Amino acid sequence: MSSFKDYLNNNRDLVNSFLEDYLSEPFLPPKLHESVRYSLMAGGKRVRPILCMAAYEACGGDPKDILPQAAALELIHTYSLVHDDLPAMDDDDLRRGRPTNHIVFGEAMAILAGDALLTDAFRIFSESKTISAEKLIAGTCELAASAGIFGMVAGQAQDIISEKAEPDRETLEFIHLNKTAALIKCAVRIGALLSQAGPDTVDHLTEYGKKIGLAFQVVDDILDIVSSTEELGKPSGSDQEKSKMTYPSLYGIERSREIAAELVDNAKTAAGKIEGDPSILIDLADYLLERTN
Ligand code: GRG
Repeated sequence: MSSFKDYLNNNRDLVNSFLEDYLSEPFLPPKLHESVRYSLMAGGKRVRPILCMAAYEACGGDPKDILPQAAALELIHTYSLVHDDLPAMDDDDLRRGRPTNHIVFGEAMAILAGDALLTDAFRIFSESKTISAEKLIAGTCELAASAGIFGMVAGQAQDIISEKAEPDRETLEFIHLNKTAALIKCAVRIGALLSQAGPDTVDHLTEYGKKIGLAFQVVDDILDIVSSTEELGKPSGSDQEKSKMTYPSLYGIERSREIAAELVDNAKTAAGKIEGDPSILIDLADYLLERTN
């Protein structure tokens, strides 16, 4: 297990140092730069880039070759958190244990920092000395669809529309599959698509990504109830306060725990079918189930 911890730390360090280099390139005005840095370097777990690199490695690639593409996922994830915290959305004032971006820099700068992160993700994604143009185009389409109209934005829209509504299975699954699972699945798929993996392995990894993505949000729903604000680094109990549609609101906590465990089991079965070495993907699935923040 300690080697898995090392694996996580090493890959997190790789992502963090790539992002440090990225931020060392100055851009103007300084307040926008500060606002982008504030949220990008706030201590995120780097789950999406690590999953992307792990999928690429499982399919025989060297994860360092796709660091810019993996980091682009973190830029998009960070934009989503900055915008999600805005008063017009979830209206939160604490994230990763610190005041949210709009509390520190003002709403206009937070919106622009999010816009900058989303847009620049596509610039850094498209630059590579090691990956073919054809593969980069496939990855770009995947990223745009999953972050936007066929993924995260659609899920966020349904999440807002569904506040205070009576929870139902279909809507709940739509929200979670799109708001959260789409970008996680995309991270895994991009790792596969940029590698030499064949179509069957891409399909198995798609299934793996979808299941761990859904499990990730179910666990998030549970943690919102059972963990403290200090542990989470964001206000606990906020889903209930905002009458959000969540797995515990429909199934209760115990059944939600079982569902998360079943999803992770299914994910591990799918990973076991790839042509390549699934061991890190299996450990990552367990880590996402057992995480505490
Ligand atoms: C289009 C204006 C506009 C806004 C979009 C799409 C969107 C806003 C928000 C996305 C929805 C969202 C924030 C989903 C939650 C996903 C989630 C569980 C985030 C927490 O991820 P972790 O635990 O966070 O990986 P860290 O802090 O570790 O990076």
